[in-house]
Amino acid sequence: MIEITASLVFSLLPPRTPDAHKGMYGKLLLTAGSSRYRGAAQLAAAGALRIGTGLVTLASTERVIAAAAPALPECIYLPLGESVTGTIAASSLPALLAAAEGSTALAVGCGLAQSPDTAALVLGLAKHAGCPLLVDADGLNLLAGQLDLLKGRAFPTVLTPHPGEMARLCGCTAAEVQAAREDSACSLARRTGCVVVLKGRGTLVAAPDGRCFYNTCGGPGLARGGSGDVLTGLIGGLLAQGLAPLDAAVCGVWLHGTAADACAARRGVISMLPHELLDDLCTLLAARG
Ligand code: NPW
Ligand code: AMP
Ligand code: MG
Repeated sequence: MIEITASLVFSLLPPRTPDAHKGMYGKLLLTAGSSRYRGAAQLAAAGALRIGTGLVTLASTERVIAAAAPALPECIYLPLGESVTGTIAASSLPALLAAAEGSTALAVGCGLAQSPDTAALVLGLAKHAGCPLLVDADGLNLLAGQLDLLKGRAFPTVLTPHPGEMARLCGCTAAEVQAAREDSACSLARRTGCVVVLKGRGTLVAAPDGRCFYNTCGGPGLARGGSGDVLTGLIGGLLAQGLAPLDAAVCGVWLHGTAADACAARRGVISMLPHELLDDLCTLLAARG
């Protein structure tokens, strides 16, 4: 296994050249949120903006967008229909596929909730989206049992399960995943052809070719709702900026953990909140110019 280091990460991050324009830093389409989980969509969008993505579009229901828009004026919004259960309606699939065509990456799953509508959306996007894809949270839960369709995708895919989601994907228990983390991550990567980020203490990033990276930063201050949604924004934003899926995952995981350590030093592991680590990410990136 290879340890993720600061020098590796900073060698991979896209430079911000003086002649830069927003078109050079990617277009991320984020499909996230439901009436129950409005904050997850906002946290992922904020992560994608703070990692330097040129354009971030949040595609969600009007109610999710109404919650996010006042806090995130830089984000673009694609309002979609809402199902009776408060999720994005299945009838939104054509609009999402059209938006994905004009995007450099798609991230799906944060706070999406699980319903027949979101099941149809996630399967349709995984089958047909014409750009690199990141699947997290309920996107992963809805793909459990349908992993074979990931192998046939024409564009790269990153999966970001925590041990509970990994257990659902693999048909085992979270304890079994934790007892064999490297094996779990590497076999899922090999079986699906995806880059797999197995989250939790000592996050692993496994590639289909057998390479496996491990992360030592981040800590128990991250053990609260919303941390993973911020990570999705970071990795999704880097994927949109054109990083290879393995590089995007390695950089996102390290930046998230390192910013969380700085946030813990400032706010304390008990009280720090996931959105606050984005301030520490700014400081970390600013120090590198
Ligand atoms: P246990 O309890 O140990 O048996 P779920 P979720 C396990 C959205 N969110 N090590 C653990 O199992 C998400 O985006 C929205 C071992 C735990 O009970 C999703 O769409 C928020 N086990 C949706 O909520 C903030 C571990 O998994 C179970 C583990 C549901 O996502 C919150 C929980 O996982 C949230 O992000 C570990 N390291 N980590 C918002 N503000 O809008 C997890 N487990 O059932 O998949 O629920 O992760 O909360
Ligand atoms: P999620 O469960 O999807 O919200 O993701 C939680 C995020 O916090 C992942 O990036 C985990 O790796 C990270 N995390 C949670 N608990 C810890 C811990 N004890 N040590 C390090 N990272 C953690
Ligand atoms: Mg999560």
